[in-house]
Amino acid sequence: MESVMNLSRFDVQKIRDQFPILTRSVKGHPLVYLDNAATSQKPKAVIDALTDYYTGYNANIHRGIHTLAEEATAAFERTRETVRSFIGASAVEEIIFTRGTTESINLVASSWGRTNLKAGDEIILSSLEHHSNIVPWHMIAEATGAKIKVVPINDEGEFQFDEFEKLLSAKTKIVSVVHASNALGVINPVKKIIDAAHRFGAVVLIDGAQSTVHLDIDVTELDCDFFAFSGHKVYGPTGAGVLYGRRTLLEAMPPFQGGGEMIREVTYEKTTYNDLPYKFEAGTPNIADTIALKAALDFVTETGKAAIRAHEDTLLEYATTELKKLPGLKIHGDVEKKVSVVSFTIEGIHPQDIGILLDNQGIAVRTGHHCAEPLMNRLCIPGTSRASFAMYNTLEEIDSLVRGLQKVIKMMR
Ligand code: 7TS
Repeated sequence: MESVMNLSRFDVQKIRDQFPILTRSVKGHPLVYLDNAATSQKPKAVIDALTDYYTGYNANIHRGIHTLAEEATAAFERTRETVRSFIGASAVEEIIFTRGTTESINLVASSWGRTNLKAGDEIILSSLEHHSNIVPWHMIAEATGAKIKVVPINDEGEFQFDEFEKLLSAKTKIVSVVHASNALGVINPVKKIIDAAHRFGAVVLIDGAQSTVHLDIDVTELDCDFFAFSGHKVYGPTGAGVLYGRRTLLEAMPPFQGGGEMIREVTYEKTTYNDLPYKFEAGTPNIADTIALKAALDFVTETGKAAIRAHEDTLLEYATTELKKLPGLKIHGDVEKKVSVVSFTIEGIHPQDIGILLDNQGIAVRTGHHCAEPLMNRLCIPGTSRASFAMYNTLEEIDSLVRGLQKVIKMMR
């Protein structure tokens, strides 16, 4: 792969050349892929890493002494080190591989929650949460008698810090909040949230599903206790996700699942558990996708997060300005601190119709409640249409979106 590291400026065509899927057409039109918050496309380096593993050294890891098993184990563990460095963790023992953000949050709710929550304890969430940072807490609240408290937002989707401070008390045991909202793009003030929660002795989980691809993440500087993200939203494969956990907490937590790999010794009378991080990785993991996740993170690092962010900010600003010119269009979450997501409604047109009519023009956006039903209820809307931008999107693609929406408005009015 030609390195994009030395580009003097952000060369979006050079980036696009690394993503084979972007040359396909949809319904007779060039693909305009604006559904990156759901999953991003994959660069050649990631696809090659998958092929290389299956054609060159497919083997189960950790248990084998033969060459293929050693090569696969080494590659798998190299990803752990890359993830550690990518999110600023201090030790590889604090990096647990999961299927994705959903499984990472379920792991914490189940393992940490079951041992640390009791009746009367409180779990604080924000009004911006994805269902995967709500439902696991409902499940653990039901099992333990703990209660869920929700931090309100204003009409633009901004976290109300004053209200959060009022909810904090000695009863608060965990604060679990999203870093950047998938439905609106709004960024939560996570550093302030973490510091305030820690003053009350609560632990903090950050749902980084949408932030990891856009923002610099440093879990040590943030001082969060848990951080979850999905590889497939950071140009990596599906089924490969991460849970970062503070070592002292992880050491005190019971395993999430039982099986091979997570044990030290098993008799029919009892099991003793393996060390971190393996205690939380029962069974054969997703070896190929985890190995390929390294290629995705390296690709982002070589391209440069700051350069990607600057490009995405340009796209966001241009899209916001141009979309606002359309009659009856309202952007939800039109705030300063946000990632490159534009969520909108158009008066008198159902979001689903917008999605279908744009798809007929080769433009992929997401429509609906974005797995954030409580947020949609708070905003008094059934759903939105959401265009979300990645490093390979262009200003011309935003022009296509605007032209596409002009056609939709003409057809539906
Ligand atoms: N948290 C947030 C903030 C998310 O955006 C998502 C997925 C998840 C958790 C769950 O991640 P998973 O990889 O485990 O599924 N968000 C979206 C979305 O916005 N459209 O499709 C999936």
